[in-house]
Amino acid sequence: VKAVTDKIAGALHGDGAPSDGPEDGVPGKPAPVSPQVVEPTEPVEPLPPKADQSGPETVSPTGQPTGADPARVAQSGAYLTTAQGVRLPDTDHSLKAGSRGPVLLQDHHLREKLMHFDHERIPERVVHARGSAAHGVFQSYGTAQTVTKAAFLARDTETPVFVRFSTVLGSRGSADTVRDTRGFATKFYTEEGVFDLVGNNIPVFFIQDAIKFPDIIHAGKPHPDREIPQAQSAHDTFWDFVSLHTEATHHTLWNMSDRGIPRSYRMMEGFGVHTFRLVNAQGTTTLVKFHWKPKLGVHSLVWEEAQILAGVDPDFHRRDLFDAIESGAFPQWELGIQTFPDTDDQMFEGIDLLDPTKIVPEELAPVKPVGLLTLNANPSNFFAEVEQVAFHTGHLVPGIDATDDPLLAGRMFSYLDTQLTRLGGPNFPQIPINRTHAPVNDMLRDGFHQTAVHRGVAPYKPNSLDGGCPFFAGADTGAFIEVPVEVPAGRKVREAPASFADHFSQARLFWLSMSPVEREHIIAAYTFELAKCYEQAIKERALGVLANIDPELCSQVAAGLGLPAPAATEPLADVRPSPALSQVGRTWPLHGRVIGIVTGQAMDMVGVNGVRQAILDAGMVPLVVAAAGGVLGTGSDTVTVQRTFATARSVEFDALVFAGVPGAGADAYGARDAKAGAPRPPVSDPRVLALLTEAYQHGKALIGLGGAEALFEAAGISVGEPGVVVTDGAQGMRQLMELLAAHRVWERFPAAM
Ligand code: HDE
Repeated sequence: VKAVTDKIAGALHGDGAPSDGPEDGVPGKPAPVSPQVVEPTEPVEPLPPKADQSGPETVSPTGQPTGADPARVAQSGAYLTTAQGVRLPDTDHSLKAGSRGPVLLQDHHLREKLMHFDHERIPERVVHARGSAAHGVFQSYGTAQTVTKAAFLARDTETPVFVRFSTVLGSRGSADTVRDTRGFATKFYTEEGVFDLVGNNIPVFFIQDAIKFPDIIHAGKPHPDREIPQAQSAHDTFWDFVSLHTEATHHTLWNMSDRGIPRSYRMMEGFGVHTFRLVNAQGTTTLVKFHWKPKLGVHSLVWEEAQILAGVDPDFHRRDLFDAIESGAFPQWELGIQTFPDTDDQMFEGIDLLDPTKIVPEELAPVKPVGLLTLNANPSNFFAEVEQVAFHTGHLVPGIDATDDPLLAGRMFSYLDTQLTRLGGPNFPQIPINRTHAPVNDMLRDGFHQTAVHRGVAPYKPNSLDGGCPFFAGADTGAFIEVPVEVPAGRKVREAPASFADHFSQARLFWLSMSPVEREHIIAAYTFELAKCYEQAIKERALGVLANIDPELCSQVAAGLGLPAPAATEPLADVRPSPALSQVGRTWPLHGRVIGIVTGQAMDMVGVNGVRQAILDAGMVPLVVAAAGGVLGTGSDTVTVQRTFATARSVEFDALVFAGVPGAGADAYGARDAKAGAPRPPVSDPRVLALLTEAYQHGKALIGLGGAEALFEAAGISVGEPGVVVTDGAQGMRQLMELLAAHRVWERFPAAM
């Protein structure tokens, strides 16, 4: 381990080894200001107070007014007051007639405090209730100018944004790592008004027509009688619906793939799903699909990790996003567009662009980058910002318009309507997080929670009393003018176009685009979910759907369920795979990856500090794990333990480094560290072996330093097999980074690549 120190010493920077532990994040630590990693910290609980506790920002990072009234900030003055601003001497005792006597009705502070508390909760979102969000900026490259006049895309400009990620099915308190679609909703506060891109991490949807939305959601939510299972699709009603309603096949397959269990919000793609219509300054229109491409690549958990995390750390994704931003490892996505000619039939290469169950493979229409999103600030108040943000597909700006996708049409109604119940009335655009940064001069008046004091006497048009004000804008003064597209004439009918009847070809395309290991995960996911169903008929019907995707998929799942594999009822589509859909086979940056350093009292803390620093220098997060908490080492060479064998589980880490003592046995990490002077345990602490074997099973890189062989041997893991390395420090760090860039040691999964 000494060698580690020497080789890595050169990489040390600043004023020596950084401090560990909770002290790192206490007030006084300067807020990160640039996307460059200052120093990823370990999570700090309780969190330090925010610099600004005084309410919504009154100006945006780009200096524009946010609409928040500086005179009405949430908190001011040093004294506790009532809501009326009357200072209070006490908030712990009700006003009583004698210390043992009855409480008096005249105690306004008591009544106000309880009344307000009784009404603190608002209805959670009917879908996407569980989520996390962050502030950021969108830097346009200006390259979309040829296709859109939307200023925030067409010009090389920076726009403030607020992004909320979510699961779909679970309640507000449900676990983050469940198998589900993830929401990826972005509010752009542009100079021309708010534009919301309310997308998902899966590019297709379960249904083609909004009228089916209540059906799919009722089927996915917990059973109405016993209200279980929470945040799960692995139950009868979900599989009943998707097996009967085969247009859900493509989306369901994505859910059963690794996309349904992302490693982090920072490592997910986002999709606008629908086709939108862009219009440029000359009035030329282009059809478009929006894509968010994460700079860190697309990575997933494995199912067992996701399940363990749901118990060990149900806030895993929320914590990951918050900690990354707090430590200065700002997540980034590139916004890209696939563009298609705006033809009368709105088809591209035989794909119906109005069908939200279809993608256009990137190999047919490349995703062209148009700007960069950086999330650089956490919310100051979860309720005020994350809970009250209201996204809406109808929040469009000049240059971006809707199409006749029937799923999108229903959303145009639903997202306004839902806020009436959720946010309590029609004035939710006045809530600070929802306020546009553009000047507002509407004629909407009154209603619950009206906070604006409108002037003038004529909130109607035409008027002469307010001088005809407000005036109409025209095309040259930035008006949103709907694109005057031709509408296909026809009879009024309740039916879908014939092209919408193809439910299997793109599911097959997705399946054929997966690597063997990804296919294996899909088979395991279907087998798990269907095995959780009670009704035999549902399992059999679901297998029938799989037969129309691929016989191998169907027979493997059938074998897992102990049922015969049915034959396909439709000819298998002849499709070309899209390699861009696979997550395996490329390498990615490592920012914000979490590395556990397992160590013990007998080890060289100079070496451990060197490893820790090398991990920090690579923009990753080192967490020191040992038998007991406290400080290891002596003198100036000490390390603070951040996780103990009792609190650490391998699923928290992307890779593990085992610091070692040359010549020592597997028990060098063991429980004897916990009790000084206690006899050495005969074998290594089983919790260390569990860390090692679980991480091995999940395909994680395992690096042993200076004599960790004995531990690997005790766990039955052979040094030298893929991703299992015992070496010196600098070499170990290099190998760690190479292995992590590929996300997992894929060779370790049973399916050959
Ligand atoms: Fe949503 N959806 N949705 N949805 N959706 C909501 O709006 C709805 C759909 C999506 O972080 C609700 O404010 C209908 C597709 C996200 O606050 C609600 C239909 C896509 C979020 C609603 C769809 C989405 C929502 C619930 C079928 C991906 C979370 C609370 C026509 C492109 C936004 C709310 C946030 C939220 C309705 C289908 C994404 C009820 C009727 C397709 C990311 O209005």
